[in-house]
Amino acid sequence: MLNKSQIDAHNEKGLAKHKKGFDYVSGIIPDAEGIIKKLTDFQVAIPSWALGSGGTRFGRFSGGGEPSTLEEKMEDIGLLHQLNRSSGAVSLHIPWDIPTDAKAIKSLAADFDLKFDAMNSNTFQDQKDQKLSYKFGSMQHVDKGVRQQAVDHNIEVIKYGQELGSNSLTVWLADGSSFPGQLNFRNAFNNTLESLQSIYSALPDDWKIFVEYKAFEPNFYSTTVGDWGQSLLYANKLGEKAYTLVDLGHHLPNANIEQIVSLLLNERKLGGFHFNDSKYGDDDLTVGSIKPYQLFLIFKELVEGMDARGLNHATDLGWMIDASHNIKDPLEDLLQSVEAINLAYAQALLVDSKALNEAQLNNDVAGAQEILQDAYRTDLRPVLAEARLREGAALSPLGLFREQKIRQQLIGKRGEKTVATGL
Ligand code: PSV
Ligand code: MN
Ligand code: MN
Repeated sequence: MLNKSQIDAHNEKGLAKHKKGFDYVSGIIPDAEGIIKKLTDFQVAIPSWALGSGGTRFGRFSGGGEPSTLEEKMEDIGLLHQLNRSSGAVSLHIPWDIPTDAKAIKSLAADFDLKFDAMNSNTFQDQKDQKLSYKFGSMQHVDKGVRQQAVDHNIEVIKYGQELGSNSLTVWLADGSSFPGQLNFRNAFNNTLESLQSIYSALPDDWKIFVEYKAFEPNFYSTTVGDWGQSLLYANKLGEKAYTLVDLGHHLPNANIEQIVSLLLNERKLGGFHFNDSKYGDDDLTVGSIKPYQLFLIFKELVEGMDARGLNHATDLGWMIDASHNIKDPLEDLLQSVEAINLAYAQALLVDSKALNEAQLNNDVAGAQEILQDAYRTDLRPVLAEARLREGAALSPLGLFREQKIRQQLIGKRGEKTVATGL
């Protein structure tokens, strides 16, 4: 949909202004080149279910030109990656995105320079030809038959992932209860553990399993993997290939997510991340649109904790966006989310960790705050743009998306009334 000369022409137009900004900021920070290198390596996976307009339980407004097949979803992600060179991975949800011809999907991914990130299973909905219902849970269910069905589904998802070259499975369960007395908590926990153990024993040696937690919704009284403590219990009991996955929207209000991240890294049990933003619950809003300072603080802990553990920022954790909503163009939304993630990451890289450590040792509270806010308030957007420019991406991905009227082109190709599979 985009060719190199269109990207070059766009960049040419913005070059003089960009150069001024980049020259200025690279002159006042210690290591712009180091940040550019890290940004170039850092890729954020796009979930296949975020490419269509998400609905709420009150309705759904289709945006038009949405992808209706897995191939079209890959095309959309390929386009994002062309625009920013930071979205080089895709995360699939089964059965929404069954790769019927895995070879063809793999070669399409290679054409777009995309990798397959974590595979996601789905035992929170009943599918058309499904034998037993998940109405009262899946892995926690009182009926062993339902539990086995959920286990079998996850093993099938691993098989699809192996065909595509993925090496991780994310399990998010809607299991829980909506009313006091509905569930025996201990039995629900133990049934879930047993089910996860069966999946774990089918996990290939070089795979990881991520146990995602969520405080509430769709159940409103208890959730069986409700917080990071419960997830960590499962991950510890399962073994070294099992990790906790943090989704930013899955906490009770005001939770200190940066502290959670820090401690999980300390335990070597942080496996992956779902980025989004929220004001009230699991709102799945654009990353960085509501609480950008919190996002920066989280990244500061990620960088510090990963460095302390000798982990590679780009490859040792699964980074994914998990946002989808009602009123924005989903591709524009994803471009904004990736930009916000990269910005918070770059700001965290800028933190003077040596000075911060000294301030902490001296109980210099005001000094510590200055160090953090100095990094946060430095405008690093030209550094991000420079990283894109060098990789052949657009100085302004969203600007180019609009200049080329890409949504209108997609509507022309796919139609006005389209519905992408997913939520
Ligand atoms: C649940 O709210 C969640 O965050 C899980 O990651 C799911 O897999 C995803 O959203 C899509 O439903
Ligand atoms: Mn999630
Ligand atoms: Mn969620």
